[in-house]
Order: sequence, then C-alpha cells, then structure tokens
Amino acid sequence: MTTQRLFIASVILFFIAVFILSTTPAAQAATTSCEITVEANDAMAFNTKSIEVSKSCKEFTVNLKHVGKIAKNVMGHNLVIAKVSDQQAVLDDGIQSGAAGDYVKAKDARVIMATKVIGGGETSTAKFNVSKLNSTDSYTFFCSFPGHAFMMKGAVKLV
Ligand SMILES: [Cu+2]
Repeated sequence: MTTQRLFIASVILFFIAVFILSTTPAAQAATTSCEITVEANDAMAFNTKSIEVSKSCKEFTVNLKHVGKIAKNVMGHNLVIAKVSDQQAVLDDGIQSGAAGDYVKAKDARVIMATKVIGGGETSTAKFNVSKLNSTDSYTFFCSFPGHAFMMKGAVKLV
C-alpha cells in the first residue's frame, strides 16, 4: 500500500513538474536555440524564409533535411550562408565545382557555412561561429544547386 501511494505521489509530482517547466520563462528561453532544422522538398523550396541567429550563441548549427523523394543529382539541395553581396559570386564559382564539390568552391572564404548537397530522405548538418556575422552586413541563405537559388533563398538575421 505504501509503495502504491509513493508511486501515485511521484506520478503526480512528475506532472506538476512538467506543468511548471512548460510555463516558466526558462522554457521559453530554451526556444532561443543555437540550432535550426530547415526542410527542403521536391518542389524546390525551403520551409522557411528566414533563419534567426541569436547573438548569444557562440556556434550555430543548421540541420538540412530533404523531405522529398527525388535523388540528389536531379533535385539535390544544400544550404549555404553568405553575405547578400557575395551570393552571386558564390553561386557562379559553385557551379564550376560541380556536383562532386557540392556546388561550392573549395575553401571559399565568402562562404560562412555550407551543408553537403543531399537528395530525398537525406540530412546534412553544418555549423559556424556566430562571430562571423556582424550587425552591419546583410546575410542570406540559399541552395547552390544550379538554378535553385532564385526559389530557394531567405534571410539570415543576427538577433
Ligand atoms: Cu536546391
């Protein structure tokens, strides 16, 4: 009987704890994550138009998830972060690198971060030092697979 009561009491305490945690500011602060998961699909689209990077993060991680089915040689996607002013040059040089180079020029100093090119069902993770962003420049993310960036792009905001 005592063990049963203890069990019930601990179950109740657990639910109280979950309730408190879900309503405290600490739980809300946890949404200021230093990580984001972005989905890309077979319709040549990302599922977001902006990535917010908190200044409080030292490193920021991007998980790219291709939720489509088409292979990477046909509908491959990556996620590249660069200054808006560097986007076209990064794309032009990226095409020269071809599929084997994930459509990003090797050691391109203008590239702040780039995932690998992935196909349907695959994921790729990359991260960068937030100190690479400053509050005066404008940054963008895009897919450097040939012909995709006009559809697949968005803003990277330092917040
Ligand atoms: Cu793409």
